[in-house]
Amino acid sequence: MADNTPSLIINAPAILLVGKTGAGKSTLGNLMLGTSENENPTFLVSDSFSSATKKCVSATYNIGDEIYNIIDTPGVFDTDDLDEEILKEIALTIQKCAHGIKAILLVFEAKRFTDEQREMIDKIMLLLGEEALQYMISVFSHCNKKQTENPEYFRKSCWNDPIKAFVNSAGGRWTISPNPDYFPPDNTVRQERLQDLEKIIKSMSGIYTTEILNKARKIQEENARIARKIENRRQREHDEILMREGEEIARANYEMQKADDERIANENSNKGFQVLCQILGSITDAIFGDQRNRCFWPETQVKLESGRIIRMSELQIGDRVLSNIRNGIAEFSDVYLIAHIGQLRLTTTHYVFDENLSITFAKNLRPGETKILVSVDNKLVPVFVDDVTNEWHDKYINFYTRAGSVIADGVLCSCYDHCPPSQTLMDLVFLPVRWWTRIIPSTHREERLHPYVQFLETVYLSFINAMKKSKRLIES
Ligand SMILES: Nc1nc2c(ncn2[C@@H]2O[C@H](COP(=O)(O)OP(=O)(O)OP(=O)(O)O)[C@@H](O)[C@H]2O)c(=O)[nH]1
Ligand SMILES: [Mg+2]
Repeated sequence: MADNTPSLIINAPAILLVGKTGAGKSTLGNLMLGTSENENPTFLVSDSFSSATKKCVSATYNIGDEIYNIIDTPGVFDTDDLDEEILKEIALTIQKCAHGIKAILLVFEAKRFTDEQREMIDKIMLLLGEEALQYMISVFSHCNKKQTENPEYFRKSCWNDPIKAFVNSAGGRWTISPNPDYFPPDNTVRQERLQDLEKIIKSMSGIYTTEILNKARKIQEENARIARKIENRRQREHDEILMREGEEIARANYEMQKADDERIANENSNKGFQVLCQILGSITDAIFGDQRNRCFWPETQVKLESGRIIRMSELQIGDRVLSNIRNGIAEFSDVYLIAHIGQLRLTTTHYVFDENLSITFAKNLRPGETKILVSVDNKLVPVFVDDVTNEWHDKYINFYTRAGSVIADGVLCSCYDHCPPSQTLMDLVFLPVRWWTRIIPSTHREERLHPYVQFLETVYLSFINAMKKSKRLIES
């Protein structure tokens, strides 16, 4: 074994190997470095059930002229006690990477996506933060010969929905770690798979930094603080009841309260509340505004297929944004039209989807009565509206995806508004411009409303006015 105390090359970004213990992180590291077969592997590989890698170990890795620090980390366990130390060790090592992390290789065994694997991913995501998905590559180890030789076959016939959903959420970047027992160093399949990985790493932009790690840690600490506060309150109530009414009632009360708190905490950690606050801030704010408001607040966040989360103001024609989640599978759709974008208008009325998948005006949402669909762990979950607030903004953007919907700040919204409340009808009404933009992509990105949308609006408003007039005539 070489002396592998982490001696990081100071001005090189890192590539981090993470995953469950025994997943094959060290094996993959050795394969990338070409040291898997020799007498002196860079990273220790062990057949025993106990974890082989106890501390983070690093080595220098080149892709062409680019130099990286490849860092092998200890495996994440099922037992929480051991994990705490390991996660601390990984966090400390990341802090030492002055030039950040170019790619996080999440190694997992190609087998049924078990709760254990889900848990391991949750732990890593909690440590690194959700933004880490933008820098992540899913690497499958323990693939058989056929799967390794034909990755497309592996993807099509072996992935179940949770795996598809996870890989999608991590920007759709994935590859296979070839098993060195089947594929010796000069084997072309082995070289191809390793080249696939290199290509993905090279194609990635941006860097995972310690700021992102610290942000994730703050969120974690805040969650822990809230959990502690809730536990203390529960314990206090338990003690008070114990003094008043005796052991049995106190215990029953404690358990009931705990179950309730856990349910609420779950909903919270699934971002229900934050998302609601943000989304209601951004889409329900034009109740008393200009009747022509029809837009999103440009600061509203959407997720791209690459995993990057951006503000709507950064959207470009052709961007593929998260538009829906069905059966746990994230769906992405092209932005084909930016109807208008600008300043100095009051903000919007907008449609959101309710739990029955019908579109409803944001202004008609009723706290405690209406449920909207919030994206949580690649699922759309119906969540009661907690609060509705009015806000005034001086910026707006209105755009359309081919799917007609978008997940904005985690809530499933329609791209249409100020129109008849039927998603299907509006999809049909927009059909001509959808076809047209396939032939000639739209370049419209201005304050003036797009001519086609302007035309629709004029027709719709004339129709509404005519209806109002005839109603008045009938009444008089
Ligand atoms: N069949 C098969 N075995 C593999 C593969 N990758 C690793 N192994 C074996 O799995 C065992 C553990 O591999 P390691 O590379 O040490 O796993 P690790 O993730 O670094 O494990 P820890 O350091 O303990 O967290 C060893 O016996 C490897 O030979 C693979 O792709 N296929
Ligand atoms: Mg290891």
